[in-house]
Amino acid sequence: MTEFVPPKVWKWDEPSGGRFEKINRPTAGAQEEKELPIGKHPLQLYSLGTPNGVKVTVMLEELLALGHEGAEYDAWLIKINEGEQFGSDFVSINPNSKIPALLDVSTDPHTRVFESGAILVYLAEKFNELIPTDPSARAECFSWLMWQMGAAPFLGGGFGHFYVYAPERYEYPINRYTMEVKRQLDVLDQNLANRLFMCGDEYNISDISIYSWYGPLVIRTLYQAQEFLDVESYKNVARWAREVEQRPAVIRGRRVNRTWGPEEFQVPERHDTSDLD
Ligand SMILES: N[C@@H](CCC(=O)N[C@@H](CS)C(=O)NCC(=O)O)C(=O)O
Repeated sequence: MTEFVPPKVWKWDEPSGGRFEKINRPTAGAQEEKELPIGKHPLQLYSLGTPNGVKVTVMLEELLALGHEGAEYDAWLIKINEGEQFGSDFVSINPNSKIPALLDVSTDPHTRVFESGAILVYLAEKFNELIPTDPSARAECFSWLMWQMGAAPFLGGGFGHFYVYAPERYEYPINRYTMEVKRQLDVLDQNLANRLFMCGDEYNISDISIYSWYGPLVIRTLYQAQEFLDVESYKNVARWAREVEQRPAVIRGRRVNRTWGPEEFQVPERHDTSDLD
């Protein structure tokens, strides 16, 4: 194998290969004028049913299950494989061009929120639910929430990318990111050894954010890596993920903005409670 020698100045002159070569580019900002629809509900979600998207739909379903009518939402589909995250209206909600993006049209002026962790905090604070009020308990909740926001790029952008999406399987990055993902799973497993949920006895937004990535990795088929990662050895994570996954709001939220898998689990757009009944 010939060693890659980086040029003096990197230039974007050829596709990198891999699943996302057509949408990845080294610049930010809108690539075309494109309006987004606005529905009848207070909250407008522009998203897709990936782990980052599922965090928000689970949270919204939890809030609705708790009786908050103000959490009614329209969930619009953003097809990231077709570059819809680079349309002008989407970029005005999320300058980072990634799902999920939320627009709260019940405030004047409207409130835009991007980054799934920020959306969870916004909704938790708006409805005063699923977030502890005591400062120490809140600090523990934020610590795990921020842990997830920092850790997931190693799981998705690192491990998932090189194990599944890269044009070839390269030994070095797979080893590097597998080591890190197994370390993360051990962090979770040790924390959950004597806690029911991430922060103790109560389920909160940190469970929602961590479940959305590590649940499918350990008890489902995310990246088809169950055997490779020996996920069965993380017994506490599996027990907790099963506990979270049986919640009615999680069952509902996982189906929203989903466009793959068994047809009965796909609800590409959600504009009414009955869309999920
Ligand atoms: N840190 C962001 C990450 C969001 C993210 O990576 N979204 C992916 C889908 S899971 C996306 O929109 N990718 C499209 C792209 O990279 O162009 C968050 O948590 O909201």
